[in-house]
Amino acid sequence: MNREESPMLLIGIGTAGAAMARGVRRAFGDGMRYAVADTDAETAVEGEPFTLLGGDRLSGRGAGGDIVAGRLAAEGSIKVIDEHLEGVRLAVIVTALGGGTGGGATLEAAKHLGELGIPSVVFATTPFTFEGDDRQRNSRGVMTMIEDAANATFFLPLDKLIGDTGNMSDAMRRAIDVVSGGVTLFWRLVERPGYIRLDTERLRHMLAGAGRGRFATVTVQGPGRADAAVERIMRSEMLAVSSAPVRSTLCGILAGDDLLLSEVGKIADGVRGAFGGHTFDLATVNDEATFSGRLSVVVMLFEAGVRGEGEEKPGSVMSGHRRRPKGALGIGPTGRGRFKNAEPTIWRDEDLDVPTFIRKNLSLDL
Ligand SMILES: Nc1nc2c(ncn2[C@@H]2O[C@H](COP(=O)(O)OP(=O)(O)OP(=O)(O)O)[C@@H](O)[C@H]2O)c(=O)[nH]1
Ligand SMILES: [Mg+2]
Repeated sequence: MNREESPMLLIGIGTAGAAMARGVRRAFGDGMRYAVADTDAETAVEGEPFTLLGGDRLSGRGAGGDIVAGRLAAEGSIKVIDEHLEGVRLAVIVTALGGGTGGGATLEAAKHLGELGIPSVVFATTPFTFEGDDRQRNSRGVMTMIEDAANATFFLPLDKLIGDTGNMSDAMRRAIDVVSGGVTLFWRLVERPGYIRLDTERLRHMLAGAGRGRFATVTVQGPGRADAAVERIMRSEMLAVSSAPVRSTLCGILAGDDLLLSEVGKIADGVRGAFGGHTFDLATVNDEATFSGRLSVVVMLFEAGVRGEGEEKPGSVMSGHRRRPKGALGIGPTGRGRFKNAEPTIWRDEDLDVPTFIRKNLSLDL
């Protein structure tokens, strides 16, 4: 499949987001359709599809860690990205929260894509603890808003992503490698044919109201690799970042010609048994050239109902607006009336404007 034909577009936003998108592109190889957007002109690389955000406002010097500047910059210029959207049916955004552009511009990009009827999935890292309070605050301040604007979001805490081993000096580089590796596997799952296919349309449907998700990948080889994969998935810190109930699960298995039916069964049963959810989807990719002898598993857990409760209709994804989970009283956490455009009150990663019984997933059984 060549670039123009692919219905999926990868967009790297902000300086670290651009580095992640490049990492995915390098790992995936030809046929990957991608674009990069930043307020910093220095991020541009010769021959790469680059969109400079906030040209007049920021003169190509970056948002300087200011979310509002990043957001305003994108608001005025995000339409420039339309030149990359011909035939795009699903956009995957990779970004790093903590600076001004990753947070601010991602929010505007997801909103813009939604207005165009293009669903978006956001993979966003959140800062290392050692980066300090300002960056943590920057990150927390936009998470709920991005979640509201995009169809599905994965927030990946850098602390958990690479653990606390290794040198601090190369922590960022390793983190980018891990995120890029995970997103590349996700990409292959959709774009490379497998026995149980996950194509863009099926994914669009699945992600329509997916909401906040958890994402992990593992790669194993050797005897007992299926058991090892299940065990590592179950121990994954990335899947333990939240304890909210799982509404739907997607499990992807990528392997070479030696993938056994019994291995597929073991992994599917293991993941289904560990995380449950109303719906469980399985996809496999057979790619001998890339995975010979190895086996990779991608697991996505979603906390909002996809097709389980309240039946999301396939066409509704065209609105680009994901359905928020509803409590028993039918009150959604999105503000209404005079609160419609109010900024959420975030405390310890929780949106306090959302009624407690919804935040805590309690059913009032009325
Ligand atoms: N991999 C990698 N990650 C980085 C690097 N610098 C920062 N990060 C991570 O990315 C987050 C956002 O930083 P940047 O990407 O520099 O910020 P930005 O989105 O470009 O925003 P502004 O620079 O303020 O316009 C940080 O809080 C870090 O967690 C880097 O050099 N490499
Ligand atoms: Mg920057």
